[in-house]
Amino acid sequence: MARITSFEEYQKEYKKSVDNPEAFWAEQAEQFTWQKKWDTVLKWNFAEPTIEWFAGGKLNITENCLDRHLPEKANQVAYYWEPNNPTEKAVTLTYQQLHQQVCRFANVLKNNGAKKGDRVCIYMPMVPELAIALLACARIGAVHSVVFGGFSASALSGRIQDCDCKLVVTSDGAYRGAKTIPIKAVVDEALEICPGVEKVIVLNRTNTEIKWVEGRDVRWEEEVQKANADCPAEPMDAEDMLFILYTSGSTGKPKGVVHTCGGYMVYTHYSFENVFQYNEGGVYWCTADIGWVTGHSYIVYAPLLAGATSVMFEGVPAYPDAGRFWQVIDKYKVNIFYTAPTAIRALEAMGLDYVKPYKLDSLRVLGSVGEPINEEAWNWYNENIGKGKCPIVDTWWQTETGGILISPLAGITKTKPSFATLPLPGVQPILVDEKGNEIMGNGVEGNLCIKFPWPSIIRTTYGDHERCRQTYFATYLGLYFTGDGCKRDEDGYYRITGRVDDVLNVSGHRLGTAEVESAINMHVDIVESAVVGYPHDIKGQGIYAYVICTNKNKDAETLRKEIMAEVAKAIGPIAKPDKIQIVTGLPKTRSGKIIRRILRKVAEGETNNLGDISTLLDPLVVKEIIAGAIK
Ligand code: 7RM
Repeated sequence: MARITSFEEYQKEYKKSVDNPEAFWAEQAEQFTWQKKWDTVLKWNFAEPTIEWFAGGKLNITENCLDRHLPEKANQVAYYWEPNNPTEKAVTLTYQQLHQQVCRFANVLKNNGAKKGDRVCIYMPMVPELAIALLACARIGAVHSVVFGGFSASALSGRIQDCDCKLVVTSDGAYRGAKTIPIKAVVDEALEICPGVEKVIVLNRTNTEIKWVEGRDVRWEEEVQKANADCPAEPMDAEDMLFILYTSGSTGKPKGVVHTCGGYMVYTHYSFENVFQYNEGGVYWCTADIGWVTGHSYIVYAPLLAGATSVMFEGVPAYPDAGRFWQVIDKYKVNIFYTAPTAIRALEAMGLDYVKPYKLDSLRVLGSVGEPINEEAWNWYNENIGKGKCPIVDTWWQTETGGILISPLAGITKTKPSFATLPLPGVQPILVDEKGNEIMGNGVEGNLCIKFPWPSIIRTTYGDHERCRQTYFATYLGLYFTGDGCKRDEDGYYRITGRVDDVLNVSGHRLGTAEVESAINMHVDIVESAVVGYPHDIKGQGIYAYVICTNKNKDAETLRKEIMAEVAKAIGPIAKPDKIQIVTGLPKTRSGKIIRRILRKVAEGETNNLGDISTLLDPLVVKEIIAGAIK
């Protein structure tokens, strides 16, 4: 495929993609291995929604990620795996080795009862076997549901139950910085209420002592020994499910976002090639965890589809010290580095002494993802890491979009700090006002929607199609609603301003306020709570919780600790509130709705301009909240 190489070409391709999307995407799809060609490029109806790309086509994404490259690239490195602890031996996997391990583990899944269409939950640290497990599922047509290793037993069991997983793949423990986390124990606890799980495949990573359930638990290493090395790639319909990935929304429990095989393959590859401008022989590193969509699309699928060489990192940014990222970049001569603003800000705060020892002269392109990147962090990244020579691609996208939708193309689109800039070809963003009227022209601001399907758009939310319709396609009829607010400046450049719904983005992790509130409300002494986000120097957003406590004898510090424990148990440590304020009431309207706007302002440190409070049921509550606000 010819990749875009100039801004003029971008404009030409963009126009082509809008004038005739079907022809545009059919051309992109041609380059892949299809076991049977599609009958129809696109059928769609946003009202239902039904969206089908390449219907009638048959393929297996792993053939395109692996087999297709073997004639030319058998001995090229697919992954350089860098362990958490720099003194442990690194692992290199060539395309040939990866292919072989994927096929073998695919047979392990089959031997343990997994069939096409079955759901397999994967709860693992960032080891090569994690990528292998995803690909092995895809090989046999099983649907993977990866759950981030930081989620609690309760969050894990909810996700396993929701999509009725038959198997779980995990490890004994996980290394995270200086800590060893017993993750098999989390699985054991989760499975106490998941009778549908028949087998648990356990990789040995940390030599942590584990409980063993005879008949249910099997060892990864032993199973692999017994398995055949050949595994034909299951023919999949383009619209067969590839994976489910849970993500938080503004209401209730997390939704299982469903992606399908054909469109996801075509779009993730297209976006990778054009945004990052990966060159043959280059080394690419995305620091995300495979537990999030960024890892699915831009550590596993897209780089492999492109036949790229990637670094995969088990650890955390500041272990053993805040120079680790930069040390790893020098070690592997990384050319393209893709990370999150929260990591950039955290490392910036540690000071330049951790950057200075490293050359960083292999770097060519820098990327950012997960949350708005503030100008200061953008400039620091640009000057100190990119040495002013590397374009920064600020990539905007979502779990639901499958791939990057708005982003500069490295070295092609003129960048501007904190702007995601322009839509990729095939992506038609529009800004709308509250009523859904399109806001035309430049120098405007509104809610970001997309008006035409791209190949990796969400197809449904698992087990509840109506919820998918309600959440994304019902707010503004005929449009996909992103939930983000957005500005379009005088140059037509897009700048994402953040969520306009009750979704928090804490260190690039998406959490629903309702989700955190229901965790807090599990505490016996709490009758009601309200959670809002507030600007946080490192995390982007911090969590501020207002709680009503019925136990007059409880001291604030004990209550705070207990609430933290409750949240860690229900969701995971990432959702722990940064600030907890005990209040006697919440600001409500006469109809009983919490006025979050007021709570947000107080959390931001604003005490005067609280806006219209005339609809308040009890204005005294606000006075008390302001007086007790936590700095
Ligand atoms: C990839 C990912 C999605 C939400 C999204 C935004 C925010 C992501 C950017 C961004 C500003 C960016 N998927 N977001 N990227 N905001 N600039 N470049 O993060 O489903 O976990 O989150 O993240 O609010 O709606 S996600």
